[in-house]
Amino acid sequence: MRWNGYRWDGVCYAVMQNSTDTAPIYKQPFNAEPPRSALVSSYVTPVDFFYKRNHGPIPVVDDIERYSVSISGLIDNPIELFMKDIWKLPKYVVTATLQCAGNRRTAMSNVKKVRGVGWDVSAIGNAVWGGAKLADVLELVGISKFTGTTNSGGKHVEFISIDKCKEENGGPYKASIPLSQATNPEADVLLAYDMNGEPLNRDHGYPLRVVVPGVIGARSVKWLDSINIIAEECQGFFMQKDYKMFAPSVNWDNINWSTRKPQMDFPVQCAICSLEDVAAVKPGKVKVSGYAASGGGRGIERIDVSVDGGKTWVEAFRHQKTGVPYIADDMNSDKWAWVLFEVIVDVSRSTEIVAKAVDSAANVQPENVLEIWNLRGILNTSWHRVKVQVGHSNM
Ligand SMILES: Nc1nc2c(c(=O)[nH]1)N[C@H]1C(S)=C(S)[C@@H](COP(=O)(O)O)O[C@H]1N2
Ligand SMILES: [Mo]
Repeated sequence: MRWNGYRWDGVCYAVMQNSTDTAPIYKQPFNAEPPRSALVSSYVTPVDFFYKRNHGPIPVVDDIERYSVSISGLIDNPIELFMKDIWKLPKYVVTATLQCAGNRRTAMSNVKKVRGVGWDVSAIGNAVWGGAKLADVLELVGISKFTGTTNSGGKHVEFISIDKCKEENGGPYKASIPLSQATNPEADVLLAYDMNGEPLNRDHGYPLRVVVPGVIGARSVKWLDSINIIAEECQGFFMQKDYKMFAPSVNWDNINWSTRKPQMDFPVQCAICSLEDVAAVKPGKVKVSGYAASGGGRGIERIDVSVDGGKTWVEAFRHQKTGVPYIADDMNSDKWAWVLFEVIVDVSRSTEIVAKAVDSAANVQPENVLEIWNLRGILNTSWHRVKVQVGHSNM
């Protein structure tokens, strides 16, 4: 599946798993998500089951000795950092969920067509990232912790990648975050070289990627090439002409991209993963399990499940560590990570099972897709619904 150092393979995980080196080549860039049921079989998502989202061919970095990241822009002393310099910095291990802003896009598109990769509910994963804190890295160029503006007017930190994509007219993928977030050690922004205790693999940004916890996946730039301290936010395509949330009335004829800010934090989200839509079940007890996550480090306060399409609700059991009840915003909870939930419900006839989460700021998910519909199909956080068909025989 690797040609000229680039992967040009299929969109679905099943295709990937079963293919051999001579398998037919499907689509490029490579995008993949695991089946729902596999997604919630563990709290930490195995690398193989972690969704993959790329906008261009996956680059190969094979000379790790020569690989470096330059830091320049509105600072006094630009530098060049090699992996050995980054490995020397204190290593932090952060469990953080990454979610593509387009997660659950297909369901939005089913209501009214949108543009973008058609994701089911699995463009999300939870990994244990190991790396240096960006706040420590920036100190090497003389920017101290908790800095909002540098002396020369730098206010944003731009990450520029190695991979090239057509949206940037053949230029590199890039994004930025505010300097105040980058220099805040508590924001846990990492330059990560490990994923789940192993060196990052190529799909996920080997040898070094940014991980911005609590923020849509698009800002966690993979295959980092350089860091630029800039006055305005990054002017790249994915910051300015994509990944923005518009009102339902905005269409491709009347859109004015400059009226909205680039999306950063993701809103409260949950999805049922134990049941496909439509699932055939026997009458009686049905286990409903899935994930919930919110952005900005907000915890998950509650997950409600309904078997009558939302008329009545039961609360699901939440956990991060198996069997240990989860407490939102507790010292012992992983603040950047998703929460898994589980509840046994009674189903006697064919119905719609619904789940919705509430985060620690009491934000709730909207009931329907239509009121949050947007032309790019991002942030579909509407109540997650699965239809179940109750069969009484031949099951
Ligand atoms: N260099 C680079 N970084 C990137 C992307 C990309 O195409 N190129 N895609 C972004 C998007 S939209 C998402 S959702 C995440 C996906 O990360 P993953 O493939 O490790 O799951 O990477 C982000 N970082
Ligand atoms: Mo994404």
